Amino acid sequence: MERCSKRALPRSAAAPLAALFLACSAGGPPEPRGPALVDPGATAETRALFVNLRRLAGKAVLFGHQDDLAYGVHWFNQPGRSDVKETAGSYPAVYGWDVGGLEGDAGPSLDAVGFERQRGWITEGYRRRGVVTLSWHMRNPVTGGTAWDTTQAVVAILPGGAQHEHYTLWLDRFAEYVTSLRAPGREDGAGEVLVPVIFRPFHETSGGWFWWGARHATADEYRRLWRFTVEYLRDQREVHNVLWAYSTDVFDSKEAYLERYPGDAYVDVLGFDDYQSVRTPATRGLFARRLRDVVELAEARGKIPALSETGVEAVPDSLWWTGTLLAGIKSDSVARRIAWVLVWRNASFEREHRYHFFAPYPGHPSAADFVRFREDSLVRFEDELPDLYLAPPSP
Ligand code: BMA
Repeated sequence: MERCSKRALPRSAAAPLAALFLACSAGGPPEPRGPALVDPGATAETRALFVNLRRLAGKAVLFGHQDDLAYGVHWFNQPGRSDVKETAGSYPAVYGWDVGGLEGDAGPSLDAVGFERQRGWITEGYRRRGVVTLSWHMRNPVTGGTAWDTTQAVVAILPGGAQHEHYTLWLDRFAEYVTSLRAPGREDGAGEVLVPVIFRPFHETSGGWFWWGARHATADEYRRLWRFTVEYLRDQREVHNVLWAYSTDVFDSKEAYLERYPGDAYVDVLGFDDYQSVRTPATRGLFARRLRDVVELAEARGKIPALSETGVEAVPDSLWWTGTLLAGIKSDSVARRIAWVLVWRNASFEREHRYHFFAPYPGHPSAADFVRFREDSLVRFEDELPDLYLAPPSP
C-alpha cells in the first residue's frame, strides 16, 4: 500500500534512522517497526527488550519495585527474599535499582546497597528474565553534596566547564559498572551476554529538588547534558546495553512534559513519576490523563511509555492496588497501554527507623488487595513474562 510515501518521513536529525524503521500499514498511520533505538549498535538482547516492551504495552502492564531484592520492611540483605514475592507469590517483573554512590569511592549506594551485591541481584533478576531499570541520584558534581543540593552544576560539567573532567570520570565509573553486568548467554557454552538496563538518569527533571531539575538548569542546558551523556557513554565508552529513559515528575500538559525533552534520537522510553494523582481515587481523572498523555507521546514516536515511579508511602489505603492504581490505569483505553509501573523502595525499618515503603509485605493491610492486583489479567509479575530478550520474528 502506498500509504507512507517518502514525503511523509520526518526531517529531523533522527530522520535517517526513523526512515529505516517506518513501515507501511494498511489503513492506519505508519507503524514504527523494528528497533529505532537511541543506540543503533545496541546488543541483540537490548534491541529485543525494546521491541518486546513496545509490543507488550497495551496487552500487559508490568509491575516493578525499587531495590526489591536488597531489603524489605523487616529484613536487610537476605538472599532470595522479596517483600513482593512473599506477599504475592512472584518477584516483580521490573527491578529498579539506583547507582547513586557509584561516583564516590567504592562505598555502597546511597541506600546502603553494596555495588558488588547489587550487581549480583541485577544479574539474578535478568537470569529469571526480569527487566532492570537504573536511576542515579547523582551527587552534586560541583559541591560533592547530595543530588538534592541544588547548587548550579549543569553548566560546570558540560564540555568546556570547570568540572567537565570530573563528570566524565563519574561516567567512566558508570560505564565500567554497566558493562560489568553480565550473565550466561542463551545456549550452554554461548558465553556471556551484557544485561540490558533501562537507564533513567536526571529523573523528575520538571521538579525543582535535584540539581539537574527545573530552575537549576535551563531546558537547553538540561538537553545538552543529556545528549552529551548519551554520546559519551555510547560513542566514547561503547556502552551498548542501555535503553535511555527520560522522566519528568507530574505535569499539566504535553507541552510541559516535552519542555526539557532531549529529542527522539536520544530517548527510548518516555516516563514520568507520579506520587500525587495516585494518592486517592478522587484524582483518577488527572492520573489517567497523565498516563494517556505519556502513552500518546511515546506511541507517536515509536517509544515505550512508563510510569517510572509511583506509590503512596506505607500504603494506608488497604484497597489502593485495585481501587486507585489499577482502576486509574484501566479507566482509559489509552492510559492502559502504559508499559510498566514501578513503586518505590521498601526501606528496612531496622535500618532506617521509619515506615518508608511502597509495596506491601506479608501481613500488611493491603496484602490481599495486592494479590488481587497481581491476579488481574492486565498485570504481569515476573512469573508471567514472555521472554523479553528473544528477538521476535519479523512481522
Ligand atoms: C527517596 C527516598 C530516599 C532515598 C532516595 C533514593 O525517594 O526513598 O530515602 O535515599 O529516594 O533512593
